[in-house]
Amino acid sequence: MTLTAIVRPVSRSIAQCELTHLSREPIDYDAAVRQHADYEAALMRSGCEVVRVPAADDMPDAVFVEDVAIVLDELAVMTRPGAPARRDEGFEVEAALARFRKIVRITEPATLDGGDVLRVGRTFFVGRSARTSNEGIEQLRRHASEFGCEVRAVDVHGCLHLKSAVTAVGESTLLGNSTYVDRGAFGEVDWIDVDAREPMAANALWIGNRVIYPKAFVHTSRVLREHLKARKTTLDLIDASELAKAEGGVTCCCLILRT
Ligand code: CIR
Repeated sequence: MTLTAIVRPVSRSIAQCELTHLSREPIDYDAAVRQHADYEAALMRSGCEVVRVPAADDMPDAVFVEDVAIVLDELAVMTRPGAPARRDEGFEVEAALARFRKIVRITEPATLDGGDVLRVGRTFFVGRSARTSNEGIEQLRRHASEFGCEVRAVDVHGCLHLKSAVTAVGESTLLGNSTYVDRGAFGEVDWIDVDAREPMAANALWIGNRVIYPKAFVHTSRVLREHLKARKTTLDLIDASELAKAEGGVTCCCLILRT
């Protein structure tokens, strides 16, 4: 079994990205490109083969490939992103995914962003957010249920996506900010709360025995490292500060699939 990570270069127009909860700050394109290269290196350390989709310099948010597809073991669901400006990002990503998976689509008028979809085992928790509609959740449910996967809607408030509020850092361990999402929605799981000084610290990328995580979150990373050490999992800290200004975290910049 190989793990493939689909990524896409940072667009030259990244400064024109969508922003919802942050105010616009200058983004250093060259620094963002360097940090993205470090991110790719971290994916490789986690055992992924990196597949790069061609850059889309006219689409500011194209680096955030997570939002345009949900990858199941059996198929890939191309989303219909909630931000109209992001609706053409999927084409090239679809071409890359089509080498590995049958493709199905979320169709109009539904909207769904991959950043709202958190997989825990055979369950997909889906954030009901400004980007993801009930109809989008329903369409995903229809596709996923064909393969015995359950879809559960979860309300999120105060942040962009469900995965801004909570991500998995192990089989049944979630790292979350319970002011953005009700932890009770996830049932019997271990829950690690982000440090209150770091509300945006819930976005971690867990791959096998490694967790890729922004080094900016010094307080949360201390707690997370201790937790992971006991489970023989390495915390791989990277600088993700430039794309954080575009409201992107570490899960957003790749699609991981077993190939
Ligand atoms: C957006 O607002 O769509 C982008 N600026 C950030 C998307 C981040 N994606 C993610 O969290 N999955």
